[in-house]
Formats: sequence, structure tokens, C-alpha cells
Amino acid sequence: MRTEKAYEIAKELYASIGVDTDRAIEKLKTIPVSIQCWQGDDVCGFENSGPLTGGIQATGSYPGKARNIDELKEDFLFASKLIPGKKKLSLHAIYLDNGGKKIERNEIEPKHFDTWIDYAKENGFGLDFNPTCFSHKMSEDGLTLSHPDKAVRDFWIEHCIASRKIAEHMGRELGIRAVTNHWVPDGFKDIPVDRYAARARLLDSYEKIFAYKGEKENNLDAVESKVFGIGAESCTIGSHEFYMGLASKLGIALTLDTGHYHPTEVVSDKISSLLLFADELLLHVSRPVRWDSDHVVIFDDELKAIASEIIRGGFEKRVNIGLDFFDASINRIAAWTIGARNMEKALLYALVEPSEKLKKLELEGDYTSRLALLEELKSYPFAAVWDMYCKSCNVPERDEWLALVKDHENKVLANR
Ligand code: RNT
Ligand code: ZN
Repeated sequence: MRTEKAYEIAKELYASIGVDTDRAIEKLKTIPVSIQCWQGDDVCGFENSGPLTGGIQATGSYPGKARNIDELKEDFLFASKLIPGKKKLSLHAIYLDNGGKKIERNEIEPKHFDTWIDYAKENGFGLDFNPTCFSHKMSEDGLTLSHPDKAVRDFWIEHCIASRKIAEHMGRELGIRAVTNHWVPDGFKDIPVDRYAARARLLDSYEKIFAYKGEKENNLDAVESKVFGIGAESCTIGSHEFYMGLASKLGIALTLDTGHYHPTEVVSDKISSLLLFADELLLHVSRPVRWDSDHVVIFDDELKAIASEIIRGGFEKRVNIGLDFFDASINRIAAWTIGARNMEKALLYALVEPSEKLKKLELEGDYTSRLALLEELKSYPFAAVWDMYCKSCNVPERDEWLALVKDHENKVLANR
């Protein structure tokens, strides 16, 4: 009752500035957010191929992490009931269901993901995919698709093509297009002398990967750049410029990871420029703290700015929203819940803005009113709209979800 009461007042106030909160709530239910499976087990996967490499790190040792596919499925399902909205699950190749038999990365097939597809069908999730070009013997020296050795490059080319076929199969089976994100860790710890050659090899590998045209209606490919990684501090082969060029040359999408730029550079400012030249983008919403640390996404200014860029422009069909964080120092289900709820929250926050009114003020040069309204909006009763959204999605309101996570931790995770 309290939720309804507060909502009625909020709805009236927002209506007075031309915002229809009911419509905002309904709209948000149509925007998918892709949640990364790898938060559930610290990017380990179930291939048993050794430690996490590639210059990324999940720090912390909170007990209870998922040790196998069933546990990961159980945990994600639990989290999904605490997160409002339309969800996709993003899988990495190392999460394959190999039935206990070692399958080489270049030999993975759609059938290795059939149990995930069944799970997605049962629970109404879409699926996304990622080739895993790290945590492997063939990536030990920090190079994969740009490796000087053709045999190494070929191995990863095969892996990426196999991954694209798996994603297509997922899209076809679910009737929900998958998005495949391609990221490789390639880089140099120390100053290289021939960046051009390394980048030329990377380009050549991608040309081979995308020579297979694929089924556009079932899978969208995207490529992710980076500025540096641990052990690759001096040069990242797949830099922003490299992938911008590649995406426009090959007509594929670009991925923007919020942790992959210089600290004062923001992804929110990149979306509008890129959408003038590309049909679609993929976001990896993360939270870099001093470096690409992949902290859990919080409801901060940059998250709100990213959501506003999407909503103000009406770009929700062109910007595929994916999350990419992994924190092993807190309850992993809580991490998923906090990060994904915040993404949803930021989108809703953007949806209850009188954008047209603000755009008009800007066009007229009334920057005084633009700033005044933007600031006053911050103390509008947004929380009441958020609570109502959660309620109408059948997920806990406010921090009610926390007790459920704690209870699950005691009953399930503690026994692992
Ligand atoms: C690494 C990239 C990449 C990974 C995931 C696990 O810096 O952000 O997206 O985080 O593929
Ligand atoms: Zn990423």
C-alpha cells in the first residue's frame, strides 16, 4: 500500500512537468540488459584450463562461489529474481557444458551450449556470447590473434568462428538475437618496436574471422578495445582506434567498456558520435576504480549519463547494454543484484526526465533553465517510481532483497 501511495504522489508531480511515469515503467520492461555469467565464479569457467590470465583480475575470496554449471545456473536464477526487467545472460566459451570431456577451444560446438539454451528457454532469458581468448596455454605469452606464429593465430581464428556459430545457434533457438563480443588480451608489457606489424596481424585475423558472414538476424558481432592490461602496460594491440577502424571497415559493432579508457575519458560522451557512423553498439558497463578494476556498478553520475544518452536519443534498440564486472570480495549474487539493479535504476531515472523540454531549452539557448531543471529533477520523488517498477516486475523493493541473499548464503552457499 505504501508503495502505491508514494507512487501516486510521484506520478502527479512528474506529470506536472510532462512526464508519464506509467509509460516510463512499461518502456523499461522492453529494454534488455545483458548480465555477465562470469560474476558468478570469478571468470573461472568450467573447462579447468588453469588460472585467469589476459591481464584481468577478480580479487577477493568470498566463500560460496559456483563450482559447476548447476551451481552457476542456480545462483544466476536466484539473482534474476531480484533484478527487475528483461534479461539476457552473457556466456563465455569457457562455460561450455562438455559433459566432463575436454574439448579444445577451436573445437567447441553449438551442442556444448544446449543445456544453457534449455535453461534460457525455461526462464525467459536471451543469451549472448564471448569467445574466450585468455586463460589458455595458447595465450600464455600475451598474444593470440596477433601472434607472430600463424599456428597460434589460426587456433584463435577457429575459436572465434566457432563462437560466432554458437551464438547464431543460440539466437536461432531462442528467437532472440545474440550478441557476440570479441575481446583479446594481446599486448606488450614493454615498449614494442613494431606496433604496426602486430596490428596488421590482428587485422588479418579478424578479416578471416569475419569472412564467415553468418546469420545477421541471429547474431550481432561486436569488438572491444582496451587501453592497457596487467602485463600489457606499454601497448595494447587492439586499441580504440584499431577497433573503431575495424568496426567501420567490416560493418560490425563496436563495444565500449567503461573501464577501457583513460580515467577522465567517459563512455557517455562517445555514444552519440559513434552512432552517427555505426548502426549499433555494445556496452560493457563496469566501474573502474583507478584502473580497469571491474568493480560492481554503482548508481553514480557516469552510469546515469550513459543511461541518459541512450534514452534521450531513443537509442535503446541500437545500444546493446551489457554488464562487465567481477568482484570476488563480496557475495557474488549480491554483486550481480546490485550492479544490475543499478543499471535498471539508471535507465528508469533517464526515462522520467522531461527530455523534450530540456532539449527545447537547450536549442533556445536557455542554459539557465536547463541547469535549473536538471538540478531540481534530482530531488523529484524518483525512489517511489523505482519501487513501483520493482513491484510491478515482482522483485523485492528497496533493500528487501538483501535478507533473501543472506538467507540463501547461509542455506546454500555455506555448504559449498
Ligand atoms: C577485459 C574485457 C572483457 C572481459 C570479459 C570477461 O578487459 O573487459 O570484456 O572482462 O570478456
Ligand atoms: Zn569488457
